[in-house]
Amino acid sequence: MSKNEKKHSSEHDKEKGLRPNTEKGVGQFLTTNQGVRINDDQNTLKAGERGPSIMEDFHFREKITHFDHERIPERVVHARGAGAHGYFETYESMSKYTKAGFLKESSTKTPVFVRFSTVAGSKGSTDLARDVRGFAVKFYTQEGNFDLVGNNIPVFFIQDAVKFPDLIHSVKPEPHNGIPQAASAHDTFWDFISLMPESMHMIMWVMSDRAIPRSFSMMEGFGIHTFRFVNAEGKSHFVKFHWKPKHGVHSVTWDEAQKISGNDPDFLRRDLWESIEEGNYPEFELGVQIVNEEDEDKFDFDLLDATKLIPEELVPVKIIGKMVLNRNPLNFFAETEQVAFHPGHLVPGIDFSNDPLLQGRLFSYTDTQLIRLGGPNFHEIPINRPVSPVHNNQRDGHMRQTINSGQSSYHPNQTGGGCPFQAAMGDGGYAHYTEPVSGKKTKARSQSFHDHYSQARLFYDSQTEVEKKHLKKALIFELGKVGSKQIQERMIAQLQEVNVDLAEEVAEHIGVDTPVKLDKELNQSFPADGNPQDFQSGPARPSVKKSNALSMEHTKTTSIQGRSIAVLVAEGVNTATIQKLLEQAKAEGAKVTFISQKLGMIKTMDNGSLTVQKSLASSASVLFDALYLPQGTKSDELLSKSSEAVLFVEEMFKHCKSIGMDDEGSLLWKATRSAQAVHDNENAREGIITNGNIDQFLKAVAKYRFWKREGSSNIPA
Ligand code: HDE
Repeated sequence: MSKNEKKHSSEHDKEKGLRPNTEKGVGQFLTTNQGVRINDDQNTLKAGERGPSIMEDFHFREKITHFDHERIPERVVHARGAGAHGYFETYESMSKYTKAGFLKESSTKTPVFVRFSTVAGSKGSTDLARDVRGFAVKFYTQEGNFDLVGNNIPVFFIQDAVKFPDLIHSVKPEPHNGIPQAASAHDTFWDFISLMPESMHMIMWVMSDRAIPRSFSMMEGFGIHTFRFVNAEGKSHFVKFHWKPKHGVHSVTWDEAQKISGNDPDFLRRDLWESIEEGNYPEFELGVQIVNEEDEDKFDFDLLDATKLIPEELVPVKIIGKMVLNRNPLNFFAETEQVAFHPGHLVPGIDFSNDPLLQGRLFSYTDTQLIRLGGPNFHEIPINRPVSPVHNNQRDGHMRQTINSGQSSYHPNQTGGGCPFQAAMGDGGYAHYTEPVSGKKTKARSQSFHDHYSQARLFYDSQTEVEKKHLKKALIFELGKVGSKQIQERMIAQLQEVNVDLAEEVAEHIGVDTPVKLDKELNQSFPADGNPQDFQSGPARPSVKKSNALSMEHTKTTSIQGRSIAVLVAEGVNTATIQKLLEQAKAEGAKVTFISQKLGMIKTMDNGSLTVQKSLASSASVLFDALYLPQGTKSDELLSKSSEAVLFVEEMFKHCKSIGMDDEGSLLWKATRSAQAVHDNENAREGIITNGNIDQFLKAVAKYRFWKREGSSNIPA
């Protein structure tokens, strides 16, 4: 095999590695765990047909015992998630910056496993909670596993890991009554946040629509912390990691999110699964922002502060490869649940910075797996095994799988011929970057971490008017659910530091008078004993005041890949345009679903037949990205009399999605308040294609939302 072939074959190495652990019962006898065939799996062994059960029924005891022990603790955070297999492909050699083997040559393919997640909710909570999304990638490289354990937001709530349990306790259900599930809209969360000025930048992101993504494949990902690249000469550069989705960055609205949570709490999980099954593979490009070591102090923020990002205007994102997710797991528990990520799983050429949040994480992840996966051998679970060989002197422990042969289990040794031996640097041994460090031990925070508002302002100022409006509404929703006036006032005081108009508008809606002056008693609740301004290290002079990259509106694509188009049909429908819609949508990677009052087959106008895939009763407009209304006198009349069909159209309109139709004279369309709104207001017409032109309709689908329509109607949906 040539060197090149070896490199490419590695894409499948992980799949091959998982195969020996894969079981399939097709065509096989049912057996006990001891391999004994079972002839009756319907009845326990009893003393007489109506008599008591008998203990010696080993089959029953084994089955029930295993069932009794089926559950493991859910992740303390990021409990709800969905996973997928795929590969990463390097575009060009990065060896100038890093000696990492998987980034050394263009076209190198590395198998990956990705897990997307929400943070606060339990394993069974809704996908569409307003929350950060986890974006964890395990690269099975030829030099060992590299985990990039990131989020879909580039900054974090806190600067120091010691505050993490407090943050999480505040957002999780309140301890006295266990309410609310998967929601930050409650007193304890906002109490903590109002006392934590460093959270304010992250709060802007979490209150933006980024926290309610349309799809896992339509959100960005970020490594957040500053890491290091180290090259073969030992030279280091700082690096920030970015994932950019090929399907564009899109979100749902809060009204949709709440309705989706009822209609299909598995919305994002299902979307990921179905996209992969249908061959519409989610794809992300990996980008890096690289900073020379000598430039560490040239920014108006500290590179080690995880509440700050590097504006792309200062350091552009260089795209270095792509990740394609092309295979669903075979078993949710074995793979998605048992996968164990760790920001400390690094390969030679990648190293840490001194970010105190990152440093704290390095302790937490192994520690949590010990309780979650039950012992120190979780690295032997198939999904966690590297594709490179493992040889060391670690031994034994619960559920040990490896049968380590030989007399020696220590190093140095003579009994094992000195093996396994240490790698010389030239042989790929991991060497920590030799950063010179000196300092007094101190529980203190650097002054360079003290500006908590400049980047919160940068984010807010970089949003479009619509995005600002949504962010305001999110705060009004969240703070409106807070019962304590003091907490609400403290939050308004924090918002005043970011943007006075924002603070005033939110305050007005939650019944707080502005400006809020914090009284002495409240001030004392702040850490460091002062009001929020005291956390500024001096007047902040941000070098970037607006950044397009921070606004989702500026990241739109022209692709319809991954979108879902609903078509409302009924008996007698005219399929003339539908055929073209079906073909074109399929070719461009979008899905078309026929919806009607009843499931089953319907007769079309030309006496053909069409299969209805969803009924109006079992579906909802919020589960789709766009709507098409084909003509047909009979079908149109039938649908126009259905209140469910009318609501479907009105909601689509209300949520500013594209609506196409064969003819504006459609009775169904005329029966909606949307038609009236379009009649009254030309702005509301945007994204409504009334001439049956499928090309125009699909262009509108790609554009996705037509925000000028927002608020243009009195539709309460
Ligand atoms: Fe995590 N985090 N985290 N985190 N985190 C976990 O590890 C922790 C942080 C992230 O799909 C836990 O295996 C601490 C930042 C993701 O399996 C735990 C701190 C970022 C996932 C843990 C942070 C993340 C986790 C729980 C503050 C983005 C899900 C289960 C210092 C860069 C991974 C587990 C998956 C999971 C600790 C902060 C991302 C308890 C102490 C910042 C994506 O170890």
